[in-house]
Amino acid sequence: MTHEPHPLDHPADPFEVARTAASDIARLTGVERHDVAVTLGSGWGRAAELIGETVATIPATEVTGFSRPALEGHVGTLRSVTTPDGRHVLVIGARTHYYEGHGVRRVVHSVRTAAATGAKQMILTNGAGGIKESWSPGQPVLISDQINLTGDSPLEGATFIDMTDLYSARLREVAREVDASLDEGVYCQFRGPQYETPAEVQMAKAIGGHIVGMSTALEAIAARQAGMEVLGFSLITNLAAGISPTPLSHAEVIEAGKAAEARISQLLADVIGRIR
Ligand code: 8IG
Repeated sequence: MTHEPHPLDHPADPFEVARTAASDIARLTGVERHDVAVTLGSGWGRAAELIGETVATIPATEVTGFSRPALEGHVGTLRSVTTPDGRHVLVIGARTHYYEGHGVRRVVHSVRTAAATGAKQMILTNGAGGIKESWSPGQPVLISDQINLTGDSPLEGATFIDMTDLYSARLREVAREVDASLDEGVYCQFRGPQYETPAEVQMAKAIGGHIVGMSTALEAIAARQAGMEVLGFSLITNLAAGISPTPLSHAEVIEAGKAAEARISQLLADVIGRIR
């Protein structure tokens, strides 16, 4: 096992690494710039085909910064998809989670790379636990705001970034034009990888949270720093621990995800189709 330094290890400039990754994507896809980027979280994987015509699919391992030089397993793919009206969408099927322990630079590299490809809007999707009792497994919801409980940040040094309207009200409006029934909630990012205890879920509820997850908050901060408009969707795959009277059934979670797949894929494609 070799331990070559990762391109994102200190003291590298993470934005420089993202620019290199963006030029890798331009070279490998033949698409010079992208307009919109979307990260597909658990349950959202089949949306890509509905967005438009896939121009190129590349393994994330071919793009600078997405994995160690010494291969560390499957990291997913990046796709360039062209919408019917000719916009270029970067579909990111490779997510590094904070709980993997490689540091927050690696977590937000895909978002910084998306910005470096030219994307003006960043759509972040995930599978998550729901706290609102009116929600059921298989329901997609909009993220209205977030609480970052990781204790970490992608911002380095005295980088003060405004987080008002982090999840763009304008883009949430576009999503509601597609599906007026979409509810929304505050996303709480826990470090994970363990799920919350019922007491932790009650804490999240008490401080104003409605969704519990392990991915999106750090990415959203980096997207805002990069100047992108952010839209977030959670697929509620389970009620958070202690919210449902019955314990979590993995089979039910999987079933809810499968049942929701067609609907949420179409939802995402329609929203991307309307974004300007
Ligand atoms: I799927 O209940 C999924 N991801 N933190 N809590 C957290 N992450 C999740 C959950 C959950 N369900």
